[in-house]
Amino acid sequence: MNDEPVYVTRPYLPPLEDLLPYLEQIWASRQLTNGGPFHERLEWALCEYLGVEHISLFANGTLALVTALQALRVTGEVITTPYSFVATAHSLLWNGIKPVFVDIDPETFNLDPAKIEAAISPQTTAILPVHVYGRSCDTGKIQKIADTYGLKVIYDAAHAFGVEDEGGSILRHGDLSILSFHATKVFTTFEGGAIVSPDEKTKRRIDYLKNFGFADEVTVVAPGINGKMNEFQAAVGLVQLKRMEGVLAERKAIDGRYRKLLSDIPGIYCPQLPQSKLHNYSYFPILVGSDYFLSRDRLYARLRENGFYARRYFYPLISEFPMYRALPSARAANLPVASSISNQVIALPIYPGLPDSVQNMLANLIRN
Ligand code: T4K
Repeated sequence: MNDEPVYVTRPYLPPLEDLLPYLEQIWASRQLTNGGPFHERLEWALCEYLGVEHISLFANGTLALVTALQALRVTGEVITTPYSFVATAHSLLWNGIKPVFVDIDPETFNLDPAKIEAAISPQTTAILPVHVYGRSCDTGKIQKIADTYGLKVIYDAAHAFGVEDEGGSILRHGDLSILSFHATKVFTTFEGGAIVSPDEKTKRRIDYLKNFGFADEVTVVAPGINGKMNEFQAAVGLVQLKRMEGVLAERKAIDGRYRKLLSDIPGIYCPQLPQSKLHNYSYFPILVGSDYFLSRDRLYARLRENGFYARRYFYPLISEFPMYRALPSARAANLPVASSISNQVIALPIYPGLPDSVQNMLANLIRN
């Protein structure tokens, strides 16, 4: 039994001294939001850090998703994954778009490109894949399908901060990528998010949309929303960014230790990381097989009884929630891989500062 509760994640908070000078500047200037200097600085800093050219900051990742769909004028039906956080599909409903669920790949847990074409209808206008746990989708195959059928691609990259493939940031793929900077994410501004755009013109449209549609003081070009990130959030982001290297190194070490500790436990499987150039180790999912001596839910309950608040990300599937389950594509028979993974998965605690002793305790609990 662990004395303190151990959560699936804890935010990394940089030393308060790093933040105080920024807060003093905000207090002195009284510019609190609406594209202030910290907002501008964070956009530049993130472009440089992530290796992308155009980024628009948002108050959270969900507003970024909703706005991305608006920006590309996506309508009709959109192909997406059931194996994600519910915000992915909710962003479609908020835009009056019908989600069409397609099954996932058993290795990466991402949308299976081999199953996308069969789900395309005359109403399909876009694909909304998710880089689940920060593992890159098969971006090449998805783009090929999109090009063949004239579809847009919006990546939900909420988990994929800083992930790179051979060509650089995976955020460059598709028509747009969205990020989340929520408290539970690798990089956080408490609440926050962003859209990565391929060009200046698209970024400008997104910037109008997140500010009610204002192009200038007297011109409203679209029915926009209030999606703006404020100066406090941006300042938190700037101080976080300075410490990212250490954060990622700690996450990598925790990932490696789990793999060693759990490798020989019958029935426990640690999905391999694909060969991306750079990972962010944002989650540590394990699969509890039928050859393990407890069911997944018994193990989950046992962890909780002992103070380990692991999570079943992602269970239930999005397609099982009431507002989706009547869709023809939501049938379990259409989503056998996603259903199976969702019934086996547990995300174990991973965050900077997680002590080795706690990892050992957790592994012992799973072993015995
Ligand atoms: N797309 C995808 C693929 C996503 O995963 C998400 C969000 C989005 C889109 C939408 O982005 P945002 O609009 O959120 O920016 C959490 C988060 O709320 C959510 O951001 C995240 N995905 C999702 C995967 O996880 P919950 O309901 O599991 O969070 P909660 O409050 O239970 O927190 C989990 C644990 O984290 C707690 O047990 C303790 C720890 N924690 C949490 C918070 C909020 C802290 O230590 N400090 C904190 O401040 O949804």
